Amino acid sequence: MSQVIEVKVPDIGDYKDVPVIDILISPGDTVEHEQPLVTLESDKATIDIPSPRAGTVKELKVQSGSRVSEGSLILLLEVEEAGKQAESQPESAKSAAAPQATQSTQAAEATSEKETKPASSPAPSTSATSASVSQAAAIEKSIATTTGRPSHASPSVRQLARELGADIQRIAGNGPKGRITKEDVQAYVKQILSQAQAAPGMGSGSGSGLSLVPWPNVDFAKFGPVEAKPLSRIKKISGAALHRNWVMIPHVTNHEEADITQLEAFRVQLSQEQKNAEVKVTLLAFLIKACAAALKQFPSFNTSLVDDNLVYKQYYNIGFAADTPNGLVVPVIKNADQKGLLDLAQEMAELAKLAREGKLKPEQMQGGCFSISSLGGIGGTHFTPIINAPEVAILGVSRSSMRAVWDGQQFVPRLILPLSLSYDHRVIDGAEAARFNAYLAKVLADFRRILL
Ligand code: CAO
Repeated sequence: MSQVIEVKVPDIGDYKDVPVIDILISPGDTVEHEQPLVTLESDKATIDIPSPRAGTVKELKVQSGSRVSEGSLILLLEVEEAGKQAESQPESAKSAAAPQATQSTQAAEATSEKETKPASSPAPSTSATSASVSQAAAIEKSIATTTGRPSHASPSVRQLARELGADIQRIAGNGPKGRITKEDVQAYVKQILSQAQAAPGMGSGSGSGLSLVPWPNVDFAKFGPVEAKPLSRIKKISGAALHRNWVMIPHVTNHEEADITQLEAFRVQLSQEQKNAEVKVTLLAFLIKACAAALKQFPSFNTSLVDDNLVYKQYYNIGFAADTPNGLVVPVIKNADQKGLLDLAQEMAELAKLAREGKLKPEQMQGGCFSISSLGGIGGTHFTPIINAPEVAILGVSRSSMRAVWDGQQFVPRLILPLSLSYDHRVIDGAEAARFNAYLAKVLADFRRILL
């Protein structure tokens, strides 16, 4: 017995009114379970919507250019079996297709790569060339650049790219209107394979690739009771982004200490003056202001590396890491250089509240130039924060403590704040980083310097 089911757009995060850029099937086509049906194009990447079941396409309900959101009807599909499977399969389609670009800034940036992968990419073919193909895939993974444009390609070309394990998003199209042709895919794979040959040690332990022993596979239950809990959605997304940033950016961390004795006295005074106001004047507000000033003094910290170019930004948007019950998110304060301390404190408090409630909008986590990760409210002396790509530096702030400091004649009690500045060593030299941190320490020691 066959039945006709409705295929709808699954959970695609907070994206709404996303245009359909490619229809990969036609009425009458037989499709496999999880075969891509249509391609959507969000502002970050393209998303293939997979078929929830195997069947025959009866009727298309969208066309190229239609705008869709979660739940929009895509097509009617004739399937063989009625019953429970029809209910359960769309769940797998949901999770397979969800781009999950809603929460952290790092995550939002990170998803662009994942989202472009078809939800049901078949494994690369296991022909005689499989070793070379996996080498090529390893090289391909190690290349961060994409074409930066939505990829327009016919279903057969997409199919070919999938079979060869090539990410269509990275292939430049030379066909009419920039469409990607079969020849473009072949040329791309050839180029990747020749790079694999030029790097003969890939995976063989000669130093040009990672040659790792397998991850330890331990049956923890053998040693006592255990319980497995799935990672939160934010953790999954931010974890992947952190991993990419840690592996791909040569990080160095410069540690500095700022004497914030006067600043803290000023902060306490301001807080007392503001005590009827709802907003607390926090140290982080001063840090945001100081970092915006430091970015102006040291423009190479306000850049992003794009291919061989350094893109200098002429705006000063500062992100701050916020710890939430579901994981780490990075709301962004826009144009921090133009805002007063009280406004910064208020905006920070509002964004932190939204973050904890899981209500931040994607645009509130985008456009950051530089990030601050403050663990000062919790503890610690120094740490090495991971850069929030495509930014090139991040400031880690630890807990201030009262120390006995020699002033040339005697030991005096001073409140000392540890600063840990991680920077991308491809963009920033060690001396520049030390100068940036020293400047920050000076401004924090005497906030009047911000006026200079
Ligand atoms: N040294 C000493 N005390 C500090 C301090 C510092 N560097 N920074 C903050 N404090 C104090 C505050 O003054 C406040 O004290 P009172 O309650 O007595 O007034 C207390 O610590 C709590 O501050 P807070 O952390 O709530 O506020 P904040 O403005 O400093 O930070 C926010 C806000 C959103 C950044 C913070 O809540 C948070 O989420 N921090 C964690 C960030 C994080 O996880 N980073 C790691 C990222 S990498 O995994």
